[in-house]
Amino acid sequence: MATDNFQAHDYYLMDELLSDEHKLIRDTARAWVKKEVTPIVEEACQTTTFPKQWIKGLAEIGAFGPYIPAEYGGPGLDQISYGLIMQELERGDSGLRSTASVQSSLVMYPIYAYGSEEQKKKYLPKLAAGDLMGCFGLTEPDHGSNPNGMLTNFKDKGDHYLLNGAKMWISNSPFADIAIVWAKDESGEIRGLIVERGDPGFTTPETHGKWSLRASATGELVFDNVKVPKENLLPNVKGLKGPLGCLNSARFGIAWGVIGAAMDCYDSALRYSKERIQFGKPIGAFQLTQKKLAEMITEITKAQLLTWRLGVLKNENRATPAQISMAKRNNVNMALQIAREARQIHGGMGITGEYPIMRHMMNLESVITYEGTHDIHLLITGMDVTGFNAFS
Ligand code: TGC
Ligand code: FAD
Repeated sequence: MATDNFQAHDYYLMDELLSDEHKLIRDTARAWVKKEVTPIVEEACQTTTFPKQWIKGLAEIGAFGPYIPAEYGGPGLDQISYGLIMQELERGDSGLRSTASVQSSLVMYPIYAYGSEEQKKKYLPKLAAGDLMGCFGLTEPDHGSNPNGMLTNFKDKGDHYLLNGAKMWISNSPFADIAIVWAKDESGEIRGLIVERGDPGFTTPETHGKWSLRASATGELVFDNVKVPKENLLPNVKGLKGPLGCLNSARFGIAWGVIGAAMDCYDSALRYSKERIQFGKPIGAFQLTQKKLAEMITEITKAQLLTWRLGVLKNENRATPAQISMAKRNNVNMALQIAREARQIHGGMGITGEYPIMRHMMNLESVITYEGTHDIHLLITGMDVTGFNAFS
């Protein structure tokens, strides 16, 4: 069982920018990760298992829909609190953060933002409590970066909709109770549907053989003439802006989350560099190691400042999708580079499960692809600053 010696690093005294409530929320999440996640996460990844016992703990620390108001069972926190929780979870493992991101931003958020009052009352309290788990189906086998081309569709059959198609790469699909599914109606308009496990014709085969996010279950969603009750259509959004609106929230959480993974890698590398002796002195005394560590803490600090400011803007409802893309892209890349450098500092030990580095590094290879790839976010920034659309 791994010991967790993690110590957070706050080079620019960022804590002074946080309220007492923020710090309490963050420290609660941090303590829970130390107690419940670190001791078993390595084995969970080695055996490709999502530990279901984490679900109740996540609900208790407010990680499911942190910003969903209390009237719908959520904790009613602000956006910075959401970010801090994601940071602490991803310090534990990106797969753990994925589970919370999906439940919060991709399942609870669309029901909250686009759902009917009945849908909100029926689903949100159970999702906040972890009594119901959800997943989000946008990506298809032939439509990843370009979800607008999706083929999944439904037809109006009078008293129900008939849904056909398939989604792939869906986090939590193998065990989710409900799926938020994005599909085209007969006029070609993208709409959101709530599909429940057990509906005849709906299956969720698991995806095996991943070298990344091994503690997170990934699968498909297959719809073969699935009858969806009419009351399960999300009434208040039409078009691609529906799913993309959810992604704004999830990408924001990822921008914070990956700072946690980066901090864990840096912290481990810093400690190792002081303990590991080569050529008669600690490797941290060599300039080349110091360059790596100095650059890591610089990049972490810049990412912390970026996300804090983004959190302030998001609290004021002023964060633009392009600003969120910039933070997601920058911070995931930052974390991945730090994981790679930290791996080098650990030498051969860096490839073992005795340290969290390789696990973070492999996880981040997914994080840099999902929720919009590194290059897609670059093109979003490019379009924002030039006004020219390079997608089409
Ligand atoms: P485009 O013509 O630009 O836009 C269509 C409509 O959407 C609006 N819009 C947005 N609305 C809200 N938020 C955003 N971020 C938005 N971006 C665009 C836009 O204003 C327009 O509205 P309207 O009213 O005019 O109809 O669309 P496009 O087809 O050119 O695509 C743009 C592009 C490439 C940026 C978009 O498709 C994209 O972001 N692609 C990446 C796909 C992606 O991120 N997939 C993620 C799948 S979910 C996932 O990965 C979960 S991982 C979960 C985990 O485990 O954590
Ligand atoms: P593609 O779109 O085929 O891209 C392949 C390459 O081409 C990329 O490098 C991309 O940047 C590049 N490319 C594409 N278009 C352009 C362009 N116009 N210009 C330049 N380069 C371009 N999806 C969900 O809906 N729900 C989930 O819960 C979910 N969870 C996931 C979990 C995991 C572990 C993974 C790996 C993925 C998950 N996804 C999920 C899917 C994810 O969002 C997609 O993988 C991602 O959007 C990229 O799509 P793709 O894999 O089809 O790659």
